[in-house]
Amino acid sequence: STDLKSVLAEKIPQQQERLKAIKKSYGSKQMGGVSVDMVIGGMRGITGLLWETSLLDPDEGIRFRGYSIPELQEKLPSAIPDGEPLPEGLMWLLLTGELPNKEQVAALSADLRSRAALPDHVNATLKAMHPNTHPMTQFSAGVLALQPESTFAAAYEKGINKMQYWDPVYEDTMNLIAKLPALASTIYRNVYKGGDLIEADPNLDWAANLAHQMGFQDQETQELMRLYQTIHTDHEGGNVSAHATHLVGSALSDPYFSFSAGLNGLAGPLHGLANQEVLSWLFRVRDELGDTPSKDQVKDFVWATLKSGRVVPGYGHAVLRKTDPRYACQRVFAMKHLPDDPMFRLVSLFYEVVPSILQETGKVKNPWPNVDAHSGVLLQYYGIKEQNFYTVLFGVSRAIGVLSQAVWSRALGLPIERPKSVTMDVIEKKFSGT
Ligand code: NMX
Ligand code: MLT
Repeated sequence: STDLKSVLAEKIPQQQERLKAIKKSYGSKQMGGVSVDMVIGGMRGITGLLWETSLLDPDEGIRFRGYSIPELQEKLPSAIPDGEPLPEGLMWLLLTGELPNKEQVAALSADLRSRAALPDHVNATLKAMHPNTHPMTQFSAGVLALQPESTFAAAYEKGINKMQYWDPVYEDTMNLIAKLPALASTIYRNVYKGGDLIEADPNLDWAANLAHQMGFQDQETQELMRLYQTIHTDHEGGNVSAHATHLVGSALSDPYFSFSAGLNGLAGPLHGLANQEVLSWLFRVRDELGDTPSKDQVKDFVWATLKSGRVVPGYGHAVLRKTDPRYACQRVFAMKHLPDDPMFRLVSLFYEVVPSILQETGKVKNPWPNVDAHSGVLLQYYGIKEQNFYTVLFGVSRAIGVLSQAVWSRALGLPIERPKSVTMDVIEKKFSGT
């Protein structure tokens, strides 16, 4: 079938049974201990969430329903021969666990297009905000402005049976993801292009329409957007944006509320805003040292950043312990399309220099680059110059992962999230024996 909802609906009963069986057979087994360091240290290393759509291996990086990024580049349908995957294909995979064929992806693209129009009041809300409002603030507010459309909130008010929750959450997910290219591009055009909006093109796929509505019509930029929107979708459940979306959704706040919460987390410089930070940092390097600094100059610049008590943006990770495969695939894209770009050369120079410096500090657990170290220079090359907008593009993609999981969280009947907290007093009493 090319109907995503009915393919998904068929899968739900078997997964519900599977979870019941897991609870019955293994419910009382231990998944690992919790140390005081873990309690104090941002819960690092605690396994505490069920997340079906993707899984992160510290060395190998992300797998989406078991598939690595290179595998998906080979197996997911593309818009042009041998082109980048269509994010709709990944969305199908995340929701159903199955690789889609071309017809299924085309049907999903068409479904999203049919839901894509933005109600007028959303742009009015955006325009009412102070002109200096950061694009991420506008994005989160724009998502909330769409909240009155929630079919889940309306169904809950009418008394929907909990077994049916996933259905209106699926509808909200589809409607919200469908509208994100229009919402993001409206923000882009308002902030940087005088509010001159561009209509969606009914012949384009979801990611290409995002580029198109922002004002970028050439095929290579649209290919970059397809890749970008595919690789940022999901990074298992514990990252701040996924976890925040999951947490808020667990209170049965609808997908608009929960995704907006996820965006507010993504807007932090240690998370998604790092892609903006990387660009600003590279510009500082270029301004101070020119286009072709020496290795020693770059080393000094990195040390100066560290000594001033700041982080090197785009490097490090809470879980990964090797170069992020999302960085690696963007590097491959750059080597193919922009090998001589000076900013790409600068990024490559940092790749040579930064890891050994971070290792030398003796405290950074992962000295390797993450996804955010590379994305900005690709966008720059294709003319998307405004780095304050980059995290919005990350957020558009992240919706696909976290909302696909939200459908499954409701289908599986996952409960309200509510871990236990303790005071320092409790820890001292417990271990000092007094
Ligand atoms: N530059 C400088 N110091 C760092 C870096 C870095 N890139 N990464 C980690 N450290 C420090 C960290 O601040 C901590 O210092 P202290 O003990 O003084 O508090 C120490 O090294 C140990 O931290 P880790 O356990 O290695 O890292 P953690 O899991 O706490 O944090 C990040 C992970 C991603 C927050 C951290 O590596 C970081 O701040 N990186 C730079 C920002 C960034 O690129 N974020 C984007 C992540 C990807 N994304 O899109 O979300
Ligand atoms: C992400 O994509 O969410 C980031 O790499 C952060 C993380 O996984 O912790």
